[in-house]
Amino acid sequence: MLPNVVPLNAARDELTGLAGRSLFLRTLDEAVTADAGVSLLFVDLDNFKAVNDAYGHAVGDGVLSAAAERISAVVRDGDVVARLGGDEFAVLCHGVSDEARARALGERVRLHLAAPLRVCGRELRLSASIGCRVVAAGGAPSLDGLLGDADAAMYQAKESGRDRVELFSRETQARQVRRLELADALRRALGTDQLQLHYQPHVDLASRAIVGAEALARWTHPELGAVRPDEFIAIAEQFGLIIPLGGWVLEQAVATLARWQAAGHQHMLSVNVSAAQLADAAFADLVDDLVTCAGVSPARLCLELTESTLMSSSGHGIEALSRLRDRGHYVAIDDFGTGYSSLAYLKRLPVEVIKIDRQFVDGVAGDPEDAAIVASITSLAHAMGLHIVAEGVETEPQAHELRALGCAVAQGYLFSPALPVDEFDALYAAGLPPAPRRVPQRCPRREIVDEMMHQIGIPEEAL
Ligand code: G
Ligand code: G
Ligand code: MN
Repeated sequence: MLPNVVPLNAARDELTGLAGRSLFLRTLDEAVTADAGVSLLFVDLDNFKAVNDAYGHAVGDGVLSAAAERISAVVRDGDVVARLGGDEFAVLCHGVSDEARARALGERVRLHLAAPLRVCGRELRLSASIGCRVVAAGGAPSLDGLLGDADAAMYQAKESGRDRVELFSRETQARQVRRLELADALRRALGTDQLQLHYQPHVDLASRAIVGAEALARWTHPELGAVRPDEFIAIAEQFGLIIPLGGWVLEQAVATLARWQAAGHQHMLSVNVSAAQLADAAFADLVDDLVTCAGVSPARLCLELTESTLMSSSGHGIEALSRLRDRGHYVAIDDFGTGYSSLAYLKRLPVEVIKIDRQFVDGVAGDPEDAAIVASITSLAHAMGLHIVAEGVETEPQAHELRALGCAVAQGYLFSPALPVDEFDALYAAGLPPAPRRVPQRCPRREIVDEMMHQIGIPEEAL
């Protein structure tokens, strides 16, 4: 099954028998020097870590071997398939030097990988994100960076939702350049006042009291102005800056909490924690040290992790969380409903707060389906003794409907965006206006929601 052009003394990957990185680069060099036109695919399996964690390394190895065989089966004799490391593969295809054929090749690899797979008696489904760099005949660019280009296209495929093929293009390149420049600028921004922590209130829907806040990082670049947080957080994660950035966020957050505590304020503070932070062996100790040094009561600090972070984290990460929970911190699952966590899984996690994702809150006052989802998450949370916070509340009807469905606390522009700390303190002191007396028209009608709940199989008493 394996391509057979590789010299015998070559450095091969032990598990799959494929070429390793250095051999691959040498072959790529020869091909580019010969100037005949080639395509380079960068293949990265989706969610491989989750497979490894859930089923163990034997299954993980089996998946990698099977992926190697499947990729090899697609290409012709003379082409080279390599394992670059982990779940990353590369393919060099001779004679494929136009974009349409390169895309077709990428699609063939993608479809081959997607067929059901049996490993160690388990039925699995794989998908991959594939980046493609076409080198036209006579184009002879420098070898330097070709693999990086394919990698950038692969990254684009991941960003656009995985399980797809992206070709390297001018836009991919522009985005990659911006990412590199932003990463560089962010590295230099750490420790300067370009970075600020803002605070968005958590509001009790009945009393409209501020009962907590979420700390959200903000970055103002000296020339570009405000950079969107989802953009720079993703860059920090990609370029290994999230540990120092996340550490700074924690430091600031704990210092603010200490001040609030000294002023007699009662509310808690939630801090977002990225997967890489949770995986960092020093994370739990860092939180402990900061909180202890500042004399902050642990129950005032809540650690927010997205559903996908929790789903992909290793046993070690979950242990660190359990330890923090046992110390008295709260743990929240962020963006709930967007991942694939099963109820059984939720039960095993050291979590006591569920944040309902904005996408369900959006339609809660108009779309019976969203309302039914919110109602079922809420009744599930009540049954499991978990707290609920609704995210992204923008209108009074949403606030009203959420309350009617059993959700006590919410966050969103209806109450306030994230604010600099002094503005947050002023809002806390002044208080928010009470809920309007006139009940906004309730839609969807209760009967429709009840009907949906009935269909989902949740008893009305649970509501
Ligand atoms: O703040 P919004 O303001 O646009 O933030 C966008 C995204 O960035 C959100 O998903 C939010 O969780 C994330 N984010 C904001 N600040 C932090 C932070 O300090 N750490 C991490 N990991 N994510 C953050
Ligand atoms: O960590 P998380 O993804 O939950 O971060 C909250 C995000 O939601 C931040 O980006 C914040 O700026 C954003 N946000 C807060 N309130 C609202 C709102 O009412 N509507 C919308 N669209 N976004 C909000
Ligand atoms: Mn959050």
